[in-house]
Amino acid sequence: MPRFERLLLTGAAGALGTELRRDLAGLARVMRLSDREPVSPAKAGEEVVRCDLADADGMLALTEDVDAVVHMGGVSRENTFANILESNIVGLYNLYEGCRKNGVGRVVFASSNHAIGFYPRTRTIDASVPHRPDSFYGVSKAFGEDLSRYYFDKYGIETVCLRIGSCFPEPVDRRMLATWLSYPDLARLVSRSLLAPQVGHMVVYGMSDNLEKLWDNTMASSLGYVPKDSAETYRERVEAATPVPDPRDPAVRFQGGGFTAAGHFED
Ligand code: NAI
Ligand code: 15L
Repeated sequence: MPRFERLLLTGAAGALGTELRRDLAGLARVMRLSDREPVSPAKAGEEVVRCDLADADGMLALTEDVDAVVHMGGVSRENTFANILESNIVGLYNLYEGCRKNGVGRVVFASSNHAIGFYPRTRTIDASVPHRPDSFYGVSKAFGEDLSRYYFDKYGIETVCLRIGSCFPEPVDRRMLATWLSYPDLARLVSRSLLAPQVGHMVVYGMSDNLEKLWDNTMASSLGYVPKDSAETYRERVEAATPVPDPRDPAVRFQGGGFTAAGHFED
């Protein structure tokens, strides 16, 4: 029995959107799929609406008749400030304005570990620590966490911000042994974020049940999220395939990995 009449999934042409399109299908009578890139044709129970997050009128129409939003759309790694501004800052504002004007009650927002990437690997942090972004991309995710808090405090729109670690089919480097989120655990986390009776405004980490943990994810358990996968399954393979890291390398010292060591994107 679908729990929602209509769910909006942004970033539906992207890697995580493609997974969630399949995994969330049973939750809504209609899944509205959106991206600025082409999305493969709608199947039964789906509708496809092509829209750029930067298009305010388009976003107002996109959020009409929607019960909840899973927001995966946006620039997903470091880029020019102009591109990040357009998709992740103006785009997020347009999404929340659409939600406010159309009475949408809940958003699940794909934030990122790069909002806190400059915390050292030696420190386990929870989701209440101040932001320490490691890139313009990370700054835009910190903005998203704050913007969504504002829309909750002022207008009551609930948001679960998922500070996703590394969500890929499997961990491919040593950092990901700590930051990995499996695709099935992503689907579990997003489902619980949609279905939990009350979430208010929350920030939780998107991580599997890895042995090495950079993050204390106690807050996520109040959603009823129980991860079932672990990066440990892949440790031997990852360690055999990758060199022993230099502990002085910033990419190793800080939680955000390579993002912390990269220079200014436009130089
Ligand atoms: P992706 O790059 O594969 O997908 C993002 C999608 O957003 C793309 O299809 C792109 O066309 C769309 N998009 C970008 N700008 C847009 C705009 N202005 N208007 C409409 N659509 C636009 O990224 P992925 O891996 O699927 O990530 C999904 C979300 O999760 C992103 O917000 C990313 O920042 C976040 N995230 C992902 C992590 C991962 O490990 N995959 C880790 C942390 C956060
Ligand atoms: C992210 O935020 C990116 O979207 C993804 O491509 C990875 O770089 C991930 O973080 C990570 O930190 O591994």
